[in-house]
Amino acid sequence: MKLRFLLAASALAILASACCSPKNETICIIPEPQIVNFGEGSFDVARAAISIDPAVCELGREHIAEFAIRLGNALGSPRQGVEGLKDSGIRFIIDKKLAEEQYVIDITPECADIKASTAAGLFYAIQSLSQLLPDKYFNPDAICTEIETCQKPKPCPKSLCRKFWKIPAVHIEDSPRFAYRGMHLDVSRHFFGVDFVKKYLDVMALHKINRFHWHLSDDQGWRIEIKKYPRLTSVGSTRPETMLLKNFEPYVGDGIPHGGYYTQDEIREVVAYAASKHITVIPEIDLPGHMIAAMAAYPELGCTGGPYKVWQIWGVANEVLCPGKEKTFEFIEGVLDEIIELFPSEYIHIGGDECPKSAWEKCPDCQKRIAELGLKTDEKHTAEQYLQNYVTARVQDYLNARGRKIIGWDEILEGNLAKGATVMSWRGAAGGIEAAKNGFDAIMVPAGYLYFDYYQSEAVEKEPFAICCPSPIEKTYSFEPLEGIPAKAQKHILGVQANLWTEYISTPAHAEYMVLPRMDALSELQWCQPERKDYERFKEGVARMMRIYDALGYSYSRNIFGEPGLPGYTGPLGQ
Ligand code: TNX
Repeated sequence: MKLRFLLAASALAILASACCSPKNETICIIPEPQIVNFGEGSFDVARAAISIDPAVCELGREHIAEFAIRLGNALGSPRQGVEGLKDSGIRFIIDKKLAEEQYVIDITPECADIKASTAAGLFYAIQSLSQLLPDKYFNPDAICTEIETCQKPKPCPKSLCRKFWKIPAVHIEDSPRFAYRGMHLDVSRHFFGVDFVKKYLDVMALHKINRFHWHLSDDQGWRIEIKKYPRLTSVGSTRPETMLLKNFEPYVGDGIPHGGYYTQDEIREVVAYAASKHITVIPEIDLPGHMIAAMAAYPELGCTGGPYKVWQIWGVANEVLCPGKEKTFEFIEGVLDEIIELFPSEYIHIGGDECPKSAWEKCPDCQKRIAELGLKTDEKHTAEQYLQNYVTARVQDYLNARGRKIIGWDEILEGNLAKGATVMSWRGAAGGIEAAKNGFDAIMVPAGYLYFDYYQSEAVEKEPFAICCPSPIEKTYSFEPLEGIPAKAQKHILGVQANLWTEYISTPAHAEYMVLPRMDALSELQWCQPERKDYERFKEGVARMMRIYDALGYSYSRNIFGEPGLPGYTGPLGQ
């Protein structure tokens, strides 16, 4: 009996040492840090005390508190940071020499030093550090796995968990390539509630993404409460049903009403939540096209006076705001007044995409405005296209006078664009290249690489029905944002973003599936210097991220490992 016990105990000990010895030279952090140099030995997180440079307390107390709580929950005994640096353990330190978003992690057998000069730097350091910890850090109920390899974790006995908290001695120095690191969400085509938006922000933060582009209005639904125009939400936020798949002709609907909007209190809640994760929320009010939901609520905003119906199909509508009438500008300014109050962001996105001009050609008010402004058709553009420039410039002036700047889709480059506008290049990279060459700032979101509403894999018959085109993660990863930009103009490329349009995406699980793990690739385009990119290394990191997604309860695509399709999905598949 005694012998059997001894044998079992020694087997356990062997198992423990096999599982728990951290293999050096492998750590998985996405996005990959700029500098990673391994040292000797390892650091035991489970036994470590947390101490804090008093200067850090002013800056990022809440980030350290959250880290300590998660660590305590994972280890089953509470942790608390103490003020005043100790000689060993996890130490949070201010280093004023570091740049705003820069951080350093220095791990030796005695210390894990986390250094930054700002709360954002500290936050990013914690995101990196957390990815070096067992999955339990993200969810105390996650199984305990060894962390030495990224791809094939071996489950280990629960009682040994404390032994898995060893991280290799390593020196990490890191800072981002681009200042603007964006992720977009369309909540008009399908509405997503505040809880989901927060979960979306959480996973963005894990990737060090710092701009949330919130597409709040479109033809199919107006999603933000505007006190001056209550019908925007009482009428414009609901449609009686939605077109099934691509049944345009003959039209087939699903018979299910769809609606939803955010109250101003909810908007403030999301903006504050995002700010706590160093994410700025950039609202988009898409104009003068993509406005039918607003026109259904206030038909006088259109050229014919309506009636208009909140749209049930997808695509580009011919009905657009009427710039011939002053009432239209009064409306836009009234909406923007409230937007400015709610969103501290310097940038406000005013859309500008896909605005057909047929209504303006027939509209006496628009033609009168064109004559008064002396706009003329020339060999490049029609007078009506110049009328869109007039709309853009007026809205830009209005926002500039209130200390804000505009971003618009690359269509705003057509004709004359006033200085100070930022262009979001979606129809390929060409718009961004042209913008940068002409002295405009630009953000790269080329559809072929960074539209996460496109299929996750080539095997579309196994994928949830999508709007267009296979766009696997490998393709996203291959995009180089500065390609084709002359050296002198490169400073105008502020950064990179991916978009999630939701025509065919109506549930949180489906939305998560479309963005993950392509967001891993996005974050490396935004954060890493091009020479740090390496697809094979990246794949290992994606495997590690998938375990974090499992622990946190996100859906994601496993196509990178040859397994297309969303398990449990019962909706229509691609064809
Ligand atoms: C184009 S991107 C649009 C959106 C659609 C998207 C679908 C852009 C500025 N306009 O309205 O949702 O394609 O992929």
